[in-house]
Amino acid sequence: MTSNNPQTREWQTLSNEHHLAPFSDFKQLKEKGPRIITNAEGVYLWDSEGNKILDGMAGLWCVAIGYGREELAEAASKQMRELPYYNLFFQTAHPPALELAKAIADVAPQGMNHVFFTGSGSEGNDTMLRMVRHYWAIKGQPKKKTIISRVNGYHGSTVAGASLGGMTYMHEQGDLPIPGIVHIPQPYWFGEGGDMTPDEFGIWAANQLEEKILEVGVDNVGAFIAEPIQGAGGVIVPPESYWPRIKEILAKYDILFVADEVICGFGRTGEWFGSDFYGLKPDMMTIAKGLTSGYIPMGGLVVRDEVVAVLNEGGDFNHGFTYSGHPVAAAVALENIRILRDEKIIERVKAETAPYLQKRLRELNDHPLVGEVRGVGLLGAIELVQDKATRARYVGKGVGMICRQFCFDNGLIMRAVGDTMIIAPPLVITKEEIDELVSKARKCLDLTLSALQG
Ligand code: PXG
Repeated sequence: MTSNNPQTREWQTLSNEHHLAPFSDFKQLKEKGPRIITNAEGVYLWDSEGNKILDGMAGLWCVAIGYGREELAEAASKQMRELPYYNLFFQTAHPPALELAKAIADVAPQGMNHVFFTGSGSEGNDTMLRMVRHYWAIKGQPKKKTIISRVNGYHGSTVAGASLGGMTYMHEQGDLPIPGIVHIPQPYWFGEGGDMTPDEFGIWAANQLEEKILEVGVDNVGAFIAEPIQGAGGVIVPPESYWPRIKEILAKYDILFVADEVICGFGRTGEWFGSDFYGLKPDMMTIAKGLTSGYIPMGGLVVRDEVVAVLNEGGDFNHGFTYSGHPVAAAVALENIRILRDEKIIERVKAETAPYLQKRLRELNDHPLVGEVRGVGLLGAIELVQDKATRARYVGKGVGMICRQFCFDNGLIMRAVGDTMIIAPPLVITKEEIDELVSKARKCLDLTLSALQG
């Protein structure tokens, strides 16, 4: 353990002795000790050593309206006093869940007017899988079970979520994916496009969907699920040709389309949903994260009216969670959506801060380590390479992790996915804070380059 501060050491001891951390090497974490985050305000975090850190990841892609908004604390406390819990089972309901369903329908793409609530994005995708299969069974096509997903997509960490996701390192643990889930290549031109132009590669990657539908047989395919922009996979913005070609394929075959909006939803792209940004027409959308700005756990599945019309004929849907539509979470989500709407936060992202961030980030293209800068809205990725022209990586150096550590040490949270650095700051980040983010990022790229040369 690294800290000399007794309070930090005490918390690190608790971590060692009692806590199993998500997505972590337990043994390694014990040796190093976690950084303890104690408080936050706006786009900044503070750790137990008193360091101020610019949160370039909005927590885990979720703190849309920034930290420290009293209104959300108030909404939670008021709801806890009034009705801290009741469920939505057995023909009961409560006002916050119903009002939230309406508020989501108001901002969702046209014709998506119903919401099934869950406690997380993973549960949203589990719900999706069961609802898709139920839907086709009601329609008399029970064989339409297979869900097509993408390699390096991320859809959660439950058994269904991790199976839908295309992370091989997750599949390796626990015999995943479960049957009935198949994967097609991702539209990651920088990493996998070879000699093709981005648009040629986008068409090729989209055509993989059609090939997979034909291989599995359209009578066996229930749905295609995809993130409008892959987040956890490394902020993979598809080539411009990709979504239009996918839309053509979806129009040709009778399968459902599920947009996983857990990261893109609630303003990340400068539109309410990534589906709005790309003009997609999903049958279902998974939501979480920005729904409550992460102040409290909540997720859900937004469902198109035509799909609901079929479900209405199917009797009981035997699925639900104790905390589906939890009243306190719903009250917080309602207040979060009110703030996003009334303060025109998403409009400001689109008109002002997203163009500014994208312009400033692209200035990093002149850095010797940078092979590509890409991004949309308040999502950004910086590819670290050894050779700009050939896009060749440094082999076996762990450049991304080196850079991430420099960022941490210099007051910036920027994540590494392999050798891709990624950012997704809170939607309320100002231009001045963007300047700080970009200059810290440049400094850390310089430090990384020196470390590689030294
Ligand atoms: N879909 C997408 C697109 C996500 O990004 C989930 C579903 C699952 O949501 P829950 O609420 O069950 O976590 C996510 C979550 C990372 C990272 O390393 C990303 C997520 C979760 C954990 C780590 O970037 N995204």
